[in-house]
Amino acid sequence: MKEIIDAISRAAVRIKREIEFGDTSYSDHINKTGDTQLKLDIASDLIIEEEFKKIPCVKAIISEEKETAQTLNKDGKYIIGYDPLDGSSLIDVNLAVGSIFAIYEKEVNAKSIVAAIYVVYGPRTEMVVAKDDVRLYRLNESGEFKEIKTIKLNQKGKLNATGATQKGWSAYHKKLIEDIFADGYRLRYSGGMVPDLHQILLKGGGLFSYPATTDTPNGKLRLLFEVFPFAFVFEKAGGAAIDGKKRLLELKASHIHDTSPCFFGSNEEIDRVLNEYAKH
Ligand code: AHM
Ligand code: MG
Repeated sequence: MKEIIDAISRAAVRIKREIEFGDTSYSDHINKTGDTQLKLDIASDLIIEEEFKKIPCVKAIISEEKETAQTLNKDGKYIIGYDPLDGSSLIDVNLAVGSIFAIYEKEVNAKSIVAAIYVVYGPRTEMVVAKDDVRLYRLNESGEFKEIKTIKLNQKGKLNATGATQKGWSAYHKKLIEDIFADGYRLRYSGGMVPDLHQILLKGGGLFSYPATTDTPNGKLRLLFEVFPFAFVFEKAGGAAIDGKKRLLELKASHIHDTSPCFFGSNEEIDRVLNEYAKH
């Protein structure tokens, strides 16, 4: 696992440099999800692929930016699902973006995740590693990630990050979100899953939701590279992660680009979602 964390650290330093000084324009490629890729999406994907190719324990990689899984070393133990540059539509407005990694042992399903790691490229570059617990690291002047602290969610938070187009929300989702605001929660939503969830984790709790909508009945966020790794992080930090009714880490993906509605948060907010969604 150390080899993987070191490879991600090296990739993060290179991607941070690309974000700061690289070409931020669009390419002429469209990825599997139908998004036109930025040159930075492609560059970040290649950097990560290069770094994983250097370590023999990685059997295969599954990237949001690639159509199919790619085998790197058939004797390797781990399969890594990753989103190389999540939130890249925020690059032009200079908001924080991130990279997300799920480390699967032997096979790719929620039950075989052994670690989840994400990197936030903001005013500072930070890496969060979830294994038995969840730890925050920060990039220092020498280009090394130094441990800062363990992240633990409170039972209840104050933030409400509400994803997806509101006109596509169900009536009961709308009511749930309005009730949460009526109880004094504050809206925090940048449109970057990594910084939005990082904020909830570091401020002690709250709720992030990306529900089913009329135009995206299976939600938007992808199971293998976005939903499963963050579900793992939230559970290890003492919170919870559900699709509305079930634990996200019990879902099965039948295709590598499958999506799911998702809710991540501290326990009280997730119970609130479960109670409301159970009625429908
Ligand atoms: P991306 O992987 O194409 O960048 O899309 C994922 C992003 C997430 O970071 C974020 O939570 C979500 O899309 C925002 O979507 P919306 O603008 O529909 O709320
Ligand atoms: Mg993404």
